[in-house]
Amino acid sequence: MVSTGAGVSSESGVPTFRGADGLWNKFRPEELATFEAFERNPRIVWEWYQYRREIINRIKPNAGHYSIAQMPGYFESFTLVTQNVDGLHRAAGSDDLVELHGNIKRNRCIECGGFNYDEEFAQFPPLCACGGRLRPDVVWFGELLPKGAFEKAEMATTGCDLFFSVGTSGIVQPAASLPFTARRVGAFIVEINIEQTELTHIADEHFTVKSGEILPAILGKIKELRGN
Ligand code: BJW
Ligand code: ZN
Repeated sequence: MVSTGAGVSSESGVPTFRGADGLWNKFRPEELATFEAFERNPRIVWEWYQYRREIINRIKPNAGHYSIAQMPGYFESFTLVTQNVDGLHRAAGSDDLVELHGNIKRNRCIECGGFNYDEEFAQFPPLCACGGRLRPDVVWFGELLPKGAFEKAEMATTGCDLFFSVGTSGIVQPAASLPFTARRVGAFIVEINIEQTELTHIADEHFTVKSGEILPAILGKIKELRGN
């Protein structure tokens, strides 16, 4: 099982949230990543998401995403869970994944719950055909995760014997609880992060290396062990 966070996309050029170059150093989360912020100032929230969509539209998956996309072929059962909203795992070929925090390129109507993928808007907030306000289909602080998503992630975790945590600070719940659940069921925990995190002390292996560098090497080793 592989669980990823913003760090796996940083080598593609997606800014992470925390840390020296993190988005939260320039913007206050409570002003942008809550429903209250959207109610208070939908234009600012939308501008921030449009700015990040522009970045995401220009970039490509990196060697880390591509290596993870090849992994299912080498395991009896494999689950990919991501906190990322950037769609890069899917672009790299991981079509079966659990997106815990939604998808930044999808819009959702707060009235009828309908979705679309429009990118150009005549006004902010943009409106749905039903007249309701559209919002980015991501999970803000204090909101529930998409129906069934965490349950699926937790179920896979309780059944796994190898758990990779890649490029996440491990601060945001409930995603942060997954490696601890894996530990409880006796799985071997591998952490890949250029820094130490809350998880490091319980990990069986910690690679202080960029994910785009180490994941191809890990995939190579898996292939070697599997004999192809
Ligand atoms: C590399 C690398 C390289 C760099 N290679 N590594 C107190 C008050 C209010 C709420 C709470 C509270 N206490 C707990 C909560 C709950 C809250 C929470 O956890 N808050 C904590 C911050 C304290 N959680 C929630 O609210 C969640 N919902 C929930 O719990 O519902 C139940 C509930 C309902 C009502 C009330 C209370 C509970 C929802 C969480 C939603 C998170 N949303 C965001 C924004 C998504 C939309 C958007 O993109 O704008 O999701 S926040 C942001 O953080 C984003 C990320 O997915 C998430 C995690 O970040 P991640 O991926 O770990 O990134 P970073 O930047 O933190 O770390 C990157 C790491 O990579 C670093 O460690 C680097 O070292 C490393 N790295 N380059 C390897 N190349
Ligand atoms: Zn609608």
